[in-house]
Amino acid sequence: MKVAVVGATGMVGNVMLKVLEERNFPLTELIPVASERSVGKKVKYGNNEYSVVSLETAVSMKPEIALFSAGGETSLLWAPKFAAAGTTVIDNSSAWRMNPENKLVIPEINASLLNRNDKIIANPNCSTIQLLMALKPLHDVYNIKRVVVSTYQSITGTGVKAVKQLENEYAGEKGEMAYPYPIHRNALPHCDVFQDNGYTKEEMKLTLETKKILGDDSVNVTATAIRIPVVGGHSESVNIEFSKDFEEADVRKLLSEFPGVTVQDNTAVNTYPMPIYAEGKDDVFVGRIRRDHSQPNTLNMWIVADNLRKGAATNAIQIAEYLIQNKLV
Ligand code: 2RA
Repeated sequence: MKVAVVGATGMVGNVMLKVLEERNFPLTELIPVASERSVGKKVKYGNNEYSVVSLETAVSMKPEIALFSAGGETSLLWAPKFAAAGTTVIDNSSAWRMNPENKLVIPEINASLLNRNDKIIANPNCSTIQLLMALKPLHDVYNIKRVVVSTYQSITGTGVKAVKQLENEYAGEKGEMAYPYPIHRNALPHCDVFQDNGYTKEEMKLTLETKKILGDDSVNVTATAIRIPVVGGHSESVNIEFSKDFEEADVRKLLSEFPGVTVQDNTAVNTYPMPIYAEGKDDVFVGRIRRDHSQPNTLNMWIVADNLRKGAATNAIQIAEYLIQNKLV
């Protein structure tokens, strides 16, 4: 099994390589792909060393699977070329997510939609993945009417430039800015770009991707996405209105029984999810589960996950594992 990692030298690409190795992914050859300026760089994988190649070279090598994390522009141009060469592409950009032809997949939720004809599969946005992992088990039982979510997003979601900006600001040094304002000792209500409707693209991803993944346009989501000076993962404060009433104990049971979700919820001993402890893990952590007494059938909770792992690399690799296990590649 030849596997290409497109964007291998980027933040998510590096985590993809790490997770592939951790999970002992059944690859026989790794094809690290990056921009021309990185061609020839060495990438260590297991006991081997591979040279970074260009996109053109990678397509000609006809990998069975290509994991993309190289931005929407590169994906729009190159994913079809890999697919035409017989490769199955799993893309982490937003390029294909809302295209009706392309499946938007969180394996624990809707991997069963996949078939051999799916040659470009979209990985949902990081904040969507962690939200949906908690919403799905509850939607199935109580039917979600409306979700109000505020996200508190790690600067690693922006990339290396943002991490460097925070390091410079810590050190009191000037440097290249990833954001329009300082991020140290600050919170920016601005993730991705603003649209004419007053929402950012990041906020609309939560609204639109939720409907597609649940396969239910009646689920309404309104979001505020905030960037904070944290590196371990994204956090989300979520308010959910259901069609039916619930018992909190049943909610905790449904969440704790859902694969890939860990409930951390005991305020008597200060137990709740935090990005500093979610970092490097693949589970989605849920806590602060409590009824919203301001209106019927409504629940509050707090969701935390490592945005580079389950929010990106691990979810993409789990899709690839599903394809192999079900002989779809
Ligand atoms: C962010 N979700 O956190 C984006 C990255 N894909 O900026």
